[in-house]
Amino acid sequence: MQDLDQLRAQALADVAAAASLDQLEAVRVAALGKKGTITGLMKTLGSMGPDERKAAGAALNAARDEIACALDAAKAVMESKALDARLARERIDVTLPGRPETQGRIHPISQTIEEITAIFAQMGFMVAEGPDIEDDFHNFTALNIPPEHPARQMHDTFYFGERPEGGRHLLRTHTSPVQIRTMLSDKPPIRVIVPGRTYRCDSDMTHTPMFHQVEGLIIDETTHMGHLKGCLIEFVRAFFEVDDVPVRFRPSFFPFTEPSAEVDIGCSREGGELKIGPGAGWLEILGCGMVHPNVLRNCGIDPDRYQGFAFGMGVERVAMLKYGIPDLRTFFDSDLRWLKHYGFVPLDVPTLSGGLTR
Ligand code: 2NM
Repeated sequence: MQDLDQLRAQALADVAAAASLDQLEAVRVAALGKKGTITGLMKTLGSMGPDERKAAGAALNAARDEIACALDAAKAVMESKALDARLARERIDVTLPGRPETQGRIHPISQTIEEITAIFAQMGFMVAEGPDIEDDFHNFTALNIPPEHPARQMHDTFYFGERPEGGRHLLRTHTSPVQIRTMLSDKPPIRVIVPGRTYRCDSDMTHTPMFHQVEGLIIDETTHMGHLKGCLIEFVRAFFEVDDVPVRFRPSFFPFTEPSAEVDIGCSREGGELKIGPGAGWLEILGCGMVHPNVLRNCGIDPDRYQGFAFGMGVERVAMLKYGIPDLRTFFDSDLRWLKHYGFVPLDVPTLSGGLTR
């Protein structure tokens, strides 16, 4: 078959000459497609005698396979070259320095909440959160706060209007209702740390109507006042990053704890500058105590079997002390120059191993 040799040679030459995947496809169609040259010869097999057909058929199949092989090989080379070119074009130098430092800053309140919760999380506390809008039961009654208690007065608490079905909602005055919700829904042992916003009708140099608290709660069968003291002393050391900071527990009163205490830390004042550590002064930073049996009972927990401690602190207050922020109200001014000065660079996440702040 003189014809076949020629067509085969032509097709292979066309494959070699093709400069693109499109041209290669055109060569394939011209030789092996439905109306291709090789396919055309295949169609002539039917009119041949048996011996002739056998020989011609074998030759045609060999030629078709050879051309198909050449097409595949040429295609693979072209695709690989195209990929190399694309990789070269899209090359990224990952060793280049990063972009200039971001302008945004983490607010000192967010940073401080992260630091406090990181310390207690390390001790095995779980973070719990709850609604800002609460009811009398969770915010007062369950906490053993009597009906006539001054904290319940209109001028201390933000109340919503009376509900048709009776009772009224309010903006929580502390995060303690979250501990109540936890004790109602979970079985002891309980170990939670609760950060969040709180609200009181109060606005002057040292009070803002919205502020932040972090409170903690442990309930089990064995936790006692010694654990409370050890836990909070350890917290104070970790938070203020001072190993020899004096800590003092002063007897106090809260309706929801018995006994109750306030925690002071030592400080010194040199030339008007306040420094946390050994010194002549004391600063109050925490309230705490053993959870009152009535509170446990109100949450369906048997006070003859279970006991534990709770504590609470104001985030703004400890942030001011740690970071030397002199005026409470500047926290809520949304002043970008203030935030640039007192804020924290994102991704500078507080960790205990890395030191909380650097
Ligand atoms: C404080 C001081 C002392 C407190 C008590 C409870 C609860 F729900 F367990 F009864 N939560 N938080 C508590 C105790 C809070 O803040 C100054």
